[in-house]
Amino acid sequence: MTHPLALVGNTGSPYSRKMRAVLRYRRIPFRWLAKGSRWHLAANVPEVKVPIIPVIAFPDEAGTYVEAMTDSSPQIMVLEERFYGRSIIPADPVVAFLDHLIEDYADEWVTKAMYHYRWHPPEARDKAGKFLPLQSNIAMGDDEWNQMRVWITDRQVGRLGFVGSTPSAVPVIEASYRRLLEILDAHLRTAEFVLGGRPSRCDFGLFGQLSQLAWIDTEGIDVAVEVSPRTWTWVDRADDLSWFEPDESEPWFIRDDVGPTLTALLREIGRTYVPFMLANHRAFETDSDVVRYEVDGVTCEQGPFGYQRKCLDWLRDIYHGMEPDDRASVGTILRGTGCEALFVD
Ligand SMILES: N[C@@H](CCC(=O)N[C@@H](CS)C(=O)NCC(=O)O)C(=O)O
Repeated sequence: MTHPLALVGNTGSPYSRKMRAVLRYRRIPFRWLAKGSRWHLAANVPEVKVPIIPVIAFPDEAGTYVEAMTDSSPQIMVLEERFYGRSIIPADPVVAFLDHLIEDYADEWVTKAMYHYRWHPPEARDKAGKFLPLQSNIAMGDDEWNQMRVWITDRQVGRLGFVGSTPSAVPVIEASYRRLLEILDAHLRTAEFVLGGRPSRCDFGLFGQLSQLAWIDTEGIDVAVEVSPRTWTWVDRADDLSWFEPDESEPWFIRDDVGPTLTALLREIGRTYVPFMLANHRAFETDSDVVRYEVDGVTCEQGPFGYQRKCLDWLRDIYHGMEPDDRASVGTILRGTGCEALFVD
């Protein structure tokens, strides 16, 4: 008998929702363990180095969790190695590269909008502060609940500047969320998923952020329903794609089949994520404690983010490690989108 993996998370965490959707689509047996709940505490999941969620823990033959890891993108890759079938990595390496890039945009840029709509508007803070603590214990007493509400809210609001929702960046972040919805609205008229007829990493990355933005946080939901009811519906569907049978007649796009709506998404990535990721990387190289980047003529500032520096290094390593023909094809697709700037040394 094979024992299920453990997925430790919180439904208010975009990356937890991302990984839950991946495991469901891939039909990999798992146990959802709300972080801090009695089920989590009883499961003896090994400690991880950085205390973030989601955590995926792998059992031995007796069902004891012997190995645990964080970070959704590496988790996806490990799951690909260990579980066969219903892969979420496109077969064409060029398309797989685009997939990785779009996933990273979702994880590292769209998350600014997620964090912003959750913790910036005072009504939103109040709402999130109320429901987030209860996932660890639905029967929590009022005293403890009130204490945790204040603790979580203060902590997360205090991190707004770190994640990027600084006063200068607010209009940029809000406008980019609207544009993403417009782009997805046009794209979903042509394809079921971002890269064609079946889901891949980037769908789950976008889903994770939108599972919060378009489904939990009031202002984010209102914008989504106004701009793209279609995207709102897609998010609902992406949460559980275990029913979906990828059909041979509806594969992923191939490198010669990147249409205008996907190009529009790449241009959007070039407009926002690219200047931010480059500036963040530069801040580490120059030992600066401010990341200053420009989008649409607006200068935004925030603190440097170490993990995001690694994300760009990973993308660059993959790009430079590609077969020359494949790299040339990526170059052709990215030309004029702004994304090519990531790979100019
Ligand atoms: N890069 C990680 C990010 C995970 C992450 O940032 N998780 C957040 C919740 S969504 C977290 O656990 N934060 C812990 C904290 O803020 O202390 C991934 O892809 O999974």
